[in-house]
Amino acid sequence: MKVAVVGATGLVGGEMLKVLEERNFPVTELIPTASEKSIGKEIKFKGNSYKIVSVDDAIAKRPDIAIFSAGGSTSLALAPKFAEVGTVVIDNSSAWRMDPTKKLVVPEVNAHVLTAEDKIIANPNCSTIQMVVALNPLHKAYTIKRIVVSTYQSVTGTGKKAVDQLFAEREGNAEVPKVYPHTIDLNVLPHIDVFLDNGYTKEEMKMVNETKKIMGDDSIQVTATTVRIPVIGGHSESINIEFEKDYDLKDIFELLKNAPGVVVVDDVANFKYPMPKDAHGKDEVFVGRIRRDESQPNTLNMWVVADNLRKGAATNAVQIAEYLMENVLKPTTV
Ligand code: 11C
Repeated sequence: MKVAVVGATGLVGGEMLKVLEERNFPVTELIPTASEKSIGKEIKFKGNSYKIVSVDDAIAKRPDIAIFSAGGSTSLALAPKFAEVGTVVIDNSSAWRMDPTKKLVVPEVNAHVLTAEDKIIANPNCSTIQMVVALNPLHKAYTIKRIVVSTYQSVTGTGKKAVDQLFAEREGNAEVPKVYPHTIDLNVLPHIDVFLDNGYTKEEMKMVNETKKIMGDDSIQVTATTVRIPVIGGHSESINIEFEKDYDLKDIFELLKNAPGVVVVDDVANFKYPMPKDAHGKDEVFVGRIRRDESQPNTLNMWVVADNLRKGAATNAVQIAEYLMENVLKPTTV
């Protein structure tokens, strides 16, 4: 497959290259592209150096797949140009996610919706991806009525400048450009992305709307509080789930242990529970602190952690590409 990586020099773009390499995705030609200021710079892939090419040159090569991590406005402008030459775009921005003509995909949950007609496919927001991977098997068994989620999100979700701000503050360097309106080190900001008219942030509403679309069920009620914390390994989520009917706690453990992409880490006697430090660099979604909510019937609490740059972005995008290659783009043989 000829694969273009659009936004190859960013934090997520770098992770995309790593994941393509690690999963041995059959790349016959890699076409890395990025903004004009990066053209000519070199990136490494499978031990070789590749020069960043212009977007026009990338389109002229008619890649089979283009994995975008270049921001919403770039995606709105460029994804259709790639699609026009027959490339399937997997886009990591929020630009196309709620477009009713585009699929929003987490392979463990809804890869089956993909068809050969899909030329621009949306990769969901990181905090939504890890939540639905853990919730989907439980929804199938007990039907989720309502989700109350609070997140504890890594600065890597904001990008490299945010990581630089955190470490500069830690080293006492006050000169660093601030990407957050407050100090992030030794602090907690109940604020991710812009505030909307309803008092929620855009990140919170992504969790509400994307969850319904991926799980294909508008009746699931979701309310979210998204919070930035000074960590780099991944996003953590405290999730309270009310089901339509009562459940068996042992069955919940079994469902999660057998769920694709999920690892249960729940041994509180030995202080074992998911933490971003342990999820860092991993592809799975880690679930722990699984317990009955004793304050009301049919309700469960759990704690979900994943590396937001991996399963929350790059790994999910590459899994979509793998699914397309194996089930949609490959001619069927009899
Ligand atoms: C964060 N979730 O942690 C955001 C980053 O819509 O893909 C990803 C934003 C998105 O800040």
